[in-house]
Amino acid sequence: MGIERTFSIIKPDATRRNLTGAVNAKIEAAGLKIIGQKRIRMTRDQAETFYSVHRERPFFGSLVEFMTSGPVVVQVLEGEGAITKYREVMGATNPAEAADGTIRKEFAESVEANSVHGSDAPETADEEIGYFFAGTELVG
Ligand code: 3AN
Repeated sequence: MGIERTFSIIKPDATRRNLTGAVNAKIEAAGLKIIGQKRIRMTRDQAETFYSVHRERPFFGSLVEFMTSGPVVVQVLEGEGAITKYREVMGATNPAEAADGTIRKEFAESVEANSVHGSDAPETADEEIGYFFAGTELVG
């Protein structure tokens, strides 16, 4: 698999409860390195573009509202098999189905307010990283 990069978001439900450090501790404990990170307030345009694959889903409007409701922390994580590894550390989309020890099991409030995002494939990781970060902001 080799060294990969993946894109992560610590979502508004987690920043609101001051859980940035707790989430980062889980990421680092899994052997992933945070090579870029910034706290931003997502605009409506950014949220709609970022989640455009879900545009037709019934929860799209609510998801955009939620993602713009408070600060988020966007991150780039690097490590061996980072994309799959971070999906494992995050846990299932629905926290009720997430495995013990995962971020979503411990911190998520609901299927929408589920504390973190992680890219699902190499192509989406590249695209998502490029959407939020300049190459000069990533230091491995
Ligand atoms: P994941 O974040 O686990 O890759 P996706 O890509 O299916 O899950 O969904 C993207 C985001 O949309 C989720 N993180 C969650 O915030 C929201 N979402 C997904 N499914 C639902 C749902 N059934 N109801 C409300 N929000 C949802």
